[in-house]
Amino acid sequence: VNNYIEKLLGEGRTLHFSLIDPDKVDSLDQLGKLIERLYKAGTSGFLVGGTIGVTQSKLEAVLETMEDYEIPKIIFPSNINVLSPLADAVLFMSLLNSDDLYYVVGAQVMGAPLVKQMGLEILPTAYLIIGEGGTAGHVGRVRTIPFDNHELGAAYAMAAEFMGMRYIYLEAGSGSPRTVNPSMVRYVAKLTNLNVIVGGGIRNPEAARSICEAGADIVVTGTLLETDPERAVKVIEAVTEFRTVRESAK
Ligand code: 1GP
Repeated sequence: VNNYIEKLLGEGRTLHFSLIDPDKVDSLDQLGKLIERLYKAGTSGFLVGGTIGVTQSKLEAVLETMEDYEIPKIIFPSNINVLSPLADAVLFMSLLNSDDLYYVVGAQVMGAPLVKQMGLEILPTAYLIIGEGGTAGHVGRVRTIPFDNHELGAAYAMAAEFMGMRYIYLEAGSGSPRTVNPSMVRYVAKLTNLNVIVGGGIRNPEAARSICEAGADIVVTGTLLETDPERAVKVIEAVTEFRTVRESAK
């Protein structure tokens, strides 16, 4: 999965990941149709996860619905119960700005042997919640990083890079009324060689494009897939049509 991501980034592309929260799926039939649509629109991968209410059976039902599509299925875990060998990879994340050690390293210690047994590929990821972060911010006991404090965001990002992580997920929170500031994305992309994932509150192609222009490597949309699939397709097109020249191989 990492090679696939690096290859596309090396071609100057920006990736779009479609986030499916298994707890928000009412009908697998409808999910199948949505997945088909997102795939045809050119989404680059599926992220599967949600903060609360995700059971193993809901998770696996979603992964099974995706199994015939050749793009990566990546788990976006909120806890150690959100893991399955049916996925290709896992964002192995540490919520760096949490005040609770469990979300910084405890869940990772509990989860590592499970991930190893399942044979999942690891994408070592710093998870950074910007602003309040909605449910994820609440559950994760987040120490807030203000939307406009780019220096603070970048300091976390540099620390993540120095600790050997490869990805940073700048998260405004699912359903957030605003996105992460493109200027914070620009700052983090410029000061580190991490692959920058940005999500939370992205509702239209213009917002997605600003985030691409700021240097994001991967743009995530979740809520929009449920509320307005038509517009989600436009967001996917805006992201996947975007081309950039990256300064260095990441
Ligand atoms: C949440 O960043 C993702 O973890 C997606 O957010 O649901 O607001 O698109 P949205």
